[in-house]
Amino acid sequence: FNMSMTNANFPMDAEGRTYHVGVKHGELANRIVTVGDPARAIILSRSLDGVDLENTPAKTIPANLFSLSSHRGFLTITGTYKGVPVSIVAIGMGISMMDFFVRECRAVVDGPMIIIRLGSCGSLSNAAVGDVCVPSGSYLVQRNVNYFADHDHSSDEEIDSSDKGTPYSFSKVFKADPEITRTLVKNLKAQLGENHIWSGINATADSFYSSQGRQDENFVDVNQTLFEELLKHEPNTMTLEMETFVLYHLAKTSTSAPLIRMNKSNGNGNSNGMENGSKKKKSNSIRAGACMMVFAQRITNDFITKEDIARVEPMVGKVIFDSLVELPLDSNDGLRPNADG
Ligand code: R1P
Ligand code: URA
Repeated sequence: FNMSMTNANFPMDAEGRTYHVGVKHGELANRIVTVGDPARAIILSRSLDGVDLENTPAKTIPANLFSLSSHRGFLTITGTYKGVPVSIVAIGMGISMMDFFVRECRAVVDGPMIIIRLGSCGSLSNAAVGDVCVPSGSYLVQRNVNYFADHDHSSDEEIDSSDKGTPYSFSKVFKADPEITRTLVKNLKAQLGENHIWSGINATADSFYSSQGRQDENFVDVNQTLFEELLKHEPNTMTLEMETFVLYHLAKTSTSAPLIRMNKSNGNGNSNGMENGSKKKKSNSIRAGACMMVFAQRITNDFITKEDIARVEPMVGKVIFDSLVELPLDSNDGLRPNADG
């Protein structure tokens, strides 16, 4: 696409496409499923309306759907599910990719949004490989790089931790939208069975390795006791993965839905309707939830088989679409009419 960008603050090209995800107005639905793996996005897209399954080979995006592959590795697929517009966006891995995705998609969609992540994860609880976890909240686990600053690499000596803090730091928990979490748990239990669905808190790590407690003798990681520290920080810690915290955090910090701002504008150039004397509760323009399939059992060291992934992924995908179209775009806070139709 046209790579000439304007506006260094929020770069867009002449067509109004965002810099990294590459989407413009009209290409994304208000209801979005986001995944890491582009192959997962394509598998999910087979559940959308009007797909000719017989004549669509595996790994091929169904011809009746809108799709866009960006120069930075994002894949967007848009169609309808049971008649309701939905999008699937594959973002790759890590907290920056989630930040690009949420901000750039928010910029080109009007009105409230619901975003649900379908990810894979490691399990710190009894959830087994192939089970699905629905975190009602998430915190961020970051490697404290300063801790490692003056380490003498020529010796095996313990790092002197006197004023360097701890090797890993943990944020506060940010919550998922409770209505989305409830809906996902209800629908997942109905489809996959009570015993395979788990509730708890997720930890989003800034590495697959060090800050998820994986042992790697090629690096000084000081993470042997990380699992105990996670459970001490948050006893309900159930999963480890790499994006969900950013989704919950940005949903929580999203400003009031654009339509609210317009409706409540006082005509004095103050377009933030929440600062014009309204005593009503602020509502975020993005509501978020997540569920993740356990790929790695970190206590027993099991890893999921290809066959199990192929069985679970499309099933959970369908449950998410059913949940997405069941959820009202607006949380029922009475702030304004539903922007759906
Ligand atoms: C690591 O293997 C990746 O898997 C998990 C992690 O969050 C990380 O992105 O999620 P996805 O399967 O959605 O990518
Ligand atoms: N994704 C992660 O981030 N960690 C795991 O252990 C498995 C999937």
